[in-house]
Parts: sequence; structure tokens; C-alpha cells
Amino acid sequence: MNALIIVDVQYDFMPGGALAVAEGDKVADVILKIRDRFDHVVFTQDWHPADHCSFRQNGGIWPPHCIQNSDGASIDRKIFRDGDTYIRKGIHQDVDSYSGFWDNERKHKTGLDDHLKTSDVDTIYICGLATDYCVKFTALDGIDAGYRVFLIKDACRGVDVHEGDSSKAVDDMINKGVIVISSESIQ
Ligand code: VGL
Ligand code: ZN
Repeated sequence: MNALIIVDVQYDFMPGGALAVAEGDKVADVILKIRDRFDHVVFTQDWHPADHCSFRQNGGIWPPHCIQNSDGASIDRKIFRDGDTYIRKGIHQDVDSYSGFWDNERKHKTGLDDHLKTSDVDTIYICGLATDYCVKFTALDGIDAGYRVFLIKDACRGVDVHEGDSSKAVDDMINKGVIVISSESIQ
């Protein structure tokens, strides 16, 4: 079985949001075209307590974003349907979680790996936001967890805090064994 993993397509990562990603609103149309081609679809959702350690006022590097139950934390309503599976991450105050599988210190597993294994998934296709953070670490951890991992590049956008971060992230994924494809090849 395969699964499409839609990473953090949430309003705070779109233009006008608290941690806007350039063209973050553009991935939804691509995702809508391809999502019905997969055996399973799973969303990840960045879901932080209001005093999360990744926020600047607590010594982190990000503006406050994706605060639990805020509108900015909602998954794009164009692509999220009632009954869809979602896995929340970054829920512990003291540790961030870029990957959809594990927090950054590998202290807590999210439910993603168990959900995929229970569903007999061995191949995952990753898309969403942001290429250089949560998409990248989800893809790398996917390889570590034993999945065949594809990156649907045109269905991703990056933060690019430093110029070139996203293309470097794609290189890192390729070097780890991730296969980069375009949505055109799945439609
Ligand atoms: C993300 C920075 C902070 C992401 C989440 O979804 O890529 N980036 N929190
Ligand atoms: Zn976050």
C-alpha cells in the first residue's frame, strides 16, 4: 500500500499567516489533483501550545505559529475533508518536532509510523510545507523507518530563511535515498 503524506498545509504557513511561506497557498491545487490516486492520505499538523519552546519569546527561532485551536493552525479547508486522518506534532512544550514521525530529540513518537504500519503502507509520497523543515525531516525519518520515500517536489514550498535552503534540503533528501518526482507523473 502507498500513502500520500501532506505535511503542515496550514494557514499560518501561507501568505498573511504567522510564519508565511512564499506561495504556501499554491500547493493545495496540486494536492487536490492527485490525492485520490493514493491508497491512503495522511495529514500532519503543526500543533503547538501557546508557550512553545520554538517561539522567539521562549528562546526559539520562530514567531508564534500554529497555536493549538487557533485558525492559523487549521489545515487548508480546500484539501482537508471530514474523516481524513491527521497526526499532530510539536505538541510538547519543551521540544519541537519538524518530522511527522518523531520530535527533534526523538523522545516521543507521533502516531504516524504506527498508523502507516497498521495500514500496511510501505511506500510514502510526501508533499506540503515547508521543504527545508518539516517536509525534509519527515522524508529523512521515513527512510530511517524503512519506507520507500518519494518527494513530490512541485507540491512543496520552502521557508528559505537562507537563500538556497530548499534546494539544499532536496539534495539532502536525494542523498538519503528519497526519489524526487513531479505531480505530473502521478496524475
Ligand atoms: C515548520 C518551522 C516551524 C514546518 C513548522 O512545517 O516546516 N517550520 N514549525
Ligand atoms: Zn512549528
